[in-house]
Amino acid sequence: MPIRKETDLDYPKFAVVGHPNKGKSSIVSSLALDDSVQISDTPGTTTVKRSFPLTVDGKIIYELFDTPGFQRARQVLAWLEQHDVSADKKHEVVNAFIHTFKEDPKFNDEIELLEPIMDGAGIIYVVDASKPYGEEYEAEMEILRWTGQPSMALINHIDEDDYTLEWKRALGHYFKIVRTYNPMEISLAQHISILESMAQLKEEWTALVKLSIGFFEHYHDEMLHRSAAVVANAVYKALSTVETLTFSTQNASDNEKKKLEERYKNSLRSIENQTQKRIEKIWKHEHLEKDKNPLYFEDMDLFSEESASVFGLTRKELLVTGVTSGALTGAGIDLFLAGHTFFIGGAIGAIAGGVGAYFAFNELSEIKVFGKTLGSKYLEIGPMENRNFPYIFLGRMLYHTSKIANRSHAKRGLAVFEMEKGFKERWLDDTLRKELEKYHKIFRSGKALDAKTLASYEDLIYKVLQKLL
Ligand SMILES: Nc1nc2c(ncn2[C@@H]2O[C@H](COP(=O)(O)OP(=O)(O)O)[C@@H](O)[C@H]2O)c(=O)[nH]1
Ligand SMILES: [Mg+2]
Repeated sequence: MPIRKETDLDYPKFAVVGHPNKGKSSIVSSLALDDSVQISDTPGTTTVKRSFPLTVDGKIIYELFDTPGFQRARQVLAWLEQHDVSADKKHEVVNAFIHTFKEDPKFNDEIELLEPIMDGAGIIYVVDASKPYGEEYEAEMEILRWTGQPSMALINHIDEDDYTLEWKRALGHYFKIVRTYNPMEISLAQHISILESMAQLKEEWTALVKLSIGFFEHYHDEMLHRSAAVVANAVYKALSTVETLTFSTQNASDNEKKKLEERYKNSLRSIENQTQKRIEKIWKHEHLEKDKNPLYFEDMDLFSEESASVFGLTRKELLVTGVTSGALTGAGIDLFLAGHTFFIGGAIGAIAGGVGAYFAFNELSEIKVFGKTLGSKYLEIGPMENRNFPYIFLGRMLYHTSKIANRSHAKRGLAVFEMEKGFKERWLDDTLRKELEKYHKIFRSGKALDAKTLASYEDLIYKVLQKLL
C-alpha cells in the first residue's frame, strides 16, 4: 500500500459544481462510493454544500463536495466585473463577494458552491449534453474562471438527445480538460481514468492525486480479496453443512424426511443470503434496496431448475470435469437418473429452448437414519452430494458479486439484476472446472478443513473475480 507521509500536505479536494439538475450529486455519489448523497429530480434539492470523503481505514483518499447549483450566476458575475482588477487579483474579488453577501439569502447557493473552491478545492464543472448549450452557462463558467482554481468539465448525458459537439466547443474555451462521464455506469478503469485527469489539472497536485490513485487501486484490490474470502467460505460452508432431525416413532415418516430436506435447503438459502449481505457491505452497498425476495435473480430460487440451467453444468460438462467418475451412490446416482428422467419425463420446454441443464434437485444428499437401537433416533442430511450444486451456488455468488462491484452508487431504487446469457462462459472453462472440482471434493467429504486448502481456494476465486470485473 502506498504511504502518505505525515509531512505530506493534504489529500485532494474537488468541488462538483454546475447548473441545477445536471447530475452533480450523481457524480459525487459515484466517485465517493457513497449512496447517501441526495439525488433528486427536483432542481434546487441541495441548498448547502456537503462533504463526501472517500475514507479507507480511517484515512481520507480524497474529498468531494456536493454543492447547490448556480441560481443567480449573471448577477454574481455582474458584481465581480464591477471590480476591474488584474488576473492575479481576481480570486480576491471572489473572496470579497463571499464576505459581502455571506448573510444574504439571495446568493446562498453561489456562496455555498464558491466556498470550498476558495478553500482550495479543484473544480469539476458538470453539464448535461442531452440539453442544448446556451449562453446562460457562460456566466457560470466565467465566475469559476474568476476563482483561479484548476478546473475540468465533465459531460453527462441524462437523456437521449445529444449536443456533445456544441458543448465540447464551448467548454474548450474555459476548461483545460473536458471529458464525458456517465455516473450511472462506472468501472474501475473509468474511475481511475477520471482521477488521472484530476492529477493533470495542476502541477503541484499531480503527485498528491497519483498517490490517491495508488490508494484507490489498493483499496479496490482489497475489496476483491475480501469478496473472494467471503465467497470461498460460503462454498465451503454450503457443501459441508449437515442438518439433523430427531424422531420418536418407530420409523421416520416421509413427512419427517421432507421436513429435514426443507430445513437443509433453508440453511443453504440462508448461507447465500448472508453472503450477499457481506458482499454488499464490502462494496459499500449495504443500504441496497432489494426485492422482498432476497434471492433476486428474477425470483430464481437456489434450487429451481431455472437456476440450474443458467448456472449449473451441463451433462457434458459434468462428464468432462470428471465429477461423475468413481463409484457413485445415493444422490450421486440421482445425478444420472435425473438426467434421464428429465428427458423421458419430457421437460420439452427446457430442451426445445436449448437449455443445457439436464438435472434438477431431486436429491441433494442422501438422508441417513441414525440411532435405530437407541432411545433417540435422528435423521441426517449432508454434506452435499449433488455434484452440480457447487457450480450453481458459486456461479450465483460470482454473478451477484460482479453486479454489486460494478454498481454505481448513483443508482437508486430497486436493485434488479437481469440475467445475462452466457455468464457461465465468462468465468468457467474446462481447466478451471477441474481445478475447482478438487476443492469441492474436499469440501463435501465432511472432513475438517485446513486453512491452507481454503486459502488456495480463495486465491482461485480471487483470480476469477479479477477476470470478471
Ligand atoms: N439516466 C440518467 N439519469 C441521470 C444521470 N445523471 C443524473 N441523472 C438523474 O437526473 C436527476 C438529477 O440528478 P442529480 O445528480 O440530483 O443532479 P444535481 O441537481 O445536479 O445534483 C436525478 O433524477 C438523477 O437520477 C445519468 O447519467 N443518466
Ligand atoms: Mg444535487
